[in-house]
Amino acid sequence: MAGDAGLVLDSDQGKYDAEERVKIICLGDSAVGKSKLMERFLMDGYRPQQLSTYALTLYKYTTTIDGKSVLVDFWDTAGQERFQSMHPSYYHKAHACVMVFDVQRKITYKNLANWYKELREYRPEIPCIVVANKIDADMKVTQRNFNFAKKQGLPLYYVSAADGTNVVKLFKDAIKLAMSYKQNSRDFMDEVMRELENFEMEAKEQKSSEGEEDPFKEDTELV
Ligand SMILES: Nc1nc2c(ncn2[C@@H]2O[C@H](COP(=O)(O)OP(=O)(O)O)[C@@H](O)[C@H]2O)c(=O)[nH]1
Ligand SMILES: [Mg+2]
Repeated sequence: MAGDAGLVLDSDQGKYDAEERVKIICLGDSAVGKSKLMERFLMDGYRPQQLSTYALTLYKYTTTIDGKSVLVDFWDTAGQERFQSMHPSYYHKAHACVMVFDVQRKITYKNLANWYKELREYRPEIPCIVVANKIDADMKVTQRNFNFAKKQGLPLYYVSAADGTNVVKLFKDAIKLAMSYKQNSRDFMDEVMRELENFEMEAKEQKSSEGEEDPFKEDTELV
């Protein structure tokens, strides 16, 4: 997989000239394995940026999707989830969400409803993946039905940060969903409409200034 993906170990993003940039957030109770999952995906040599003021950890990751370079900002909580709520800035402009529970602790599954409610208050439409983590502890759980995901119409992934099962697939799919949301969302359409309006205005300006030239030409012809 060399050359396909790489970690950005520097905070100077200007250097990386990514054609696209997406933000993916991670939600779920304390100790469900959010950080371990990201570390497992990013593996060797990752260097998270601890932004203690904001109680979050930011991981940067670059990859290529459909021939385009993509810079992914993975946002991980750093303790604030203990209060069962995240600061609004955590959700701000996120393009996808990875929502994790621990298959060994029922309360973390029950709390998904709260996390999901808060997510939807801030980001009503972004793609969200439900993640059943720690399946290595009891493989039988993969046969169990976790109805929350089905009820909400969300995809459910059975993963293990400890042995790596499905971790790469989970994050690669999350990146693809984030990209597709960014390209198709109404926010994005707004940008396109603005661009079109500007383009039309420029075209009109050009036309009217062309119009102004004609009388002058006639004048010169008259001389
Ligand atoms: N058995 C098992 N333990 C895990 C797994 N993922 C995380 N853990 C353990 O769960 C604890 C909490 O993990 P952490 O990533 O810090 O959780 P976070 O608070 O959600 O970020 C740690 O002791 C991890 O070693 C897993 O897939 N399997
Ligand atoms: Mg953590």
